[in-house]
Amino acid sequence: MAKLTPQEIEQYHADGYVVPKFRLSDERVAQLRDALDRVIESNPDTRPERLVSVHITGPTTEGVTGDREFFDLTRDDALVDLVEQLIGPDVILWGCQAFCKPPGDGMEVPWHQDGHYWPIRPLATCTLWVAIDDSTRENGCLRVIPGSHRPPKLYRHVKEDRDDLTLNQRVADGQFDPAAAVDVELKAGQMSLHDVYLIHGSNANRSPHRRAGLAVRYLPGSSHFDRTVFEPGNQAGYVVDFSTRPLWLLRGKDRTGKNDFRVGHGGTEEARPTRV
Ligand SMILES: O=C(O)CCC(=O)C(=O)O
Repeated sequence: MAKLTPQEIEQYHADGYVVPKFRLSDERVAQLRDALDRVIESNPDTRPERLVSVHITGPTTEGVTGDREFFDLTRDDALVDLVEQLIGPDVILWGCQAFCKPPGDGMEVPWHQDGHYWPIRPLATCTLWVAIDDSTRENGCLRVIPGSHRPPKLYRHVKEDRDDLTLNQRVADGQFDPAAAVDVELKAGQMSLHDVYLIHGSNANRSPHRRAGLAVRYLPGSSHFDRTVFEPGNQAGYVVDFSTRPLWLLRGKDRTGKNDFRVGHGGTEEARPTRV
């Protein structure tokens, strides 16, 4: 089992995020880079910061063609081990997005809480963010406000339809101190994990170096992925369709009895739920 140290677990709960010692091998990172290149090539009309559901290879209503390499990563035992130690033994995979900021004009991700965008009740998710490239201050690494996930509440967000933002809703001014931000700098293959209530974002990439990361989303079996909460649409600034999103029960049980593991599974091997 890939183990987090007690200090790492404590930091996740205290600060809302952690960078574990565990990391991917250089070989695996090279495979992820190749997969990302394939996905970018197959989706020429999608900004590379907005590659939703890249773990799904078949056609989806979200319009992005993904890659098997990402699907395999989302279910990698070592990664799920890390997540299990933070959210408990019942682990459901529900999302995977590549945030790839090209050099020069890579788009900003405004300060936000993920929970604001997601149909999960009660709200819970651990995001595992894997660095595919080195992610630095210079090329727009993830930035977090430590402790902003406590108390667990959603702050008011305002809508900003700017072409240079990856997401279009941000935490309204005056509710937190941006000076408290921590840059989560990672070498390729390193990863961070963050809580659904954590305020986070990232700056534009004006550097000559690409910054790509993969955000994999896992919810505990005590929460319901309620597909009726949001209509399919572009409320994030680009098309997201939770009504057809497949779920995979990777470990344990669905304690709510309400999660539907049939939706969105097209009958291919990778689309089949592991356990129902
Ligand atoms: O990759 C980034 O810069 C932002 C990622 C993010 O907002 C997320 O994973 O929830």
